[in-house]
Amino acid sequence: MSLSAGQGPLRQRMLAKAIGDVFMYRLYGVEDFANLVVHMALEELGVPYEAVFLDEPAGALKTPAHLARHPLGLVPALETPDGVIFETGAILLWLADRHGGLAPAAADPQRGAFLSWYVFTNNSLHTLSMDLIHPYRVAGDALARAVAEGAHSRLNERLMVMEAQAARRPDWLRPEAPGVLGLYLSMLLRWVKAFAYAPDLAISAQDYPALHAIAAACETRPAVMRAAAANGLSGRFFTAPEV
Ligand SMILES: N[C@@H](CCC(=O)N[C@@H](CS)C(=O)NCC(=O)O)C(=O)O
Repeated sequence: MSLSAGQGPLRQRMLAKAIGDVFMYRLYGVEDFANLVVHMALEELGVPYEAVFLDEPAGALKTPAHLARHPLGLVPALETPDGVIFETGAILLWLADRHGGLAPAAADPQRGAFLSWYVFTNNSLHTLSMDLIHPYRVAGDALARAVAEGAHSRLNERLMVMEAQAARRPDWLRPEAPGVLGLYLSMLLRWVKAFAYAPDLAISAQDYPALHAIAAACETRPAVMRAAAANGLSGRFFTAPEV
């Protein structure tokens, strides 16, 4: 083994090969940020990983070391045998594809439907949730309330669409076997309740019974509870988050 591989991912890949392809994922995050859902997926998969919590207020996301992992200096970022991956949606899908079990596989007839709703969740529900939580980022402080109100109403419209799909109980979105999509939706339901820009704009999971059933099932899964605890969360952290 070449010593020039240093201590980085290349050396880890070589070491993993040397010990029989057991790779220790490394998840970079901040407590209770979007890395939470990746943490839950890693626990559900039962693969070896280490969670690294960065000190965001101290500027740890904008250091050269972290910018080398994530070009925008955000979390999550996941060190994998194939290099570092960023973007929550990409990481979850990569893990599901690599290890199986948390989403329909590429050749599964249900893959297309799953992907449609998964991408909808990632690019629409996730983005609107961020606008509800941080509306000042969109148009400054003066317009923050208006942006948050717009996000609130669009989110409710789209959650109703997602609710109708969840009520059909497809194999890839059921309370008994939530997969990456159920975990993702559960985290977003936490966010829109706990972190909305103003209390009157908070969205309650209880308003969406099929989605609520998924989140309620997720928050009692042992693997999910382990990841939640590592992020400082307990109780009904998805369906009735404490703020
Ligand atoms: N689209 C990205 C968004 C990542 C993102 O905004 N992460 C937030 C935490 S939820 C973050 O790192 N915030 C720190 C900052 O804005 O400096 C993803 O899904 O990974």
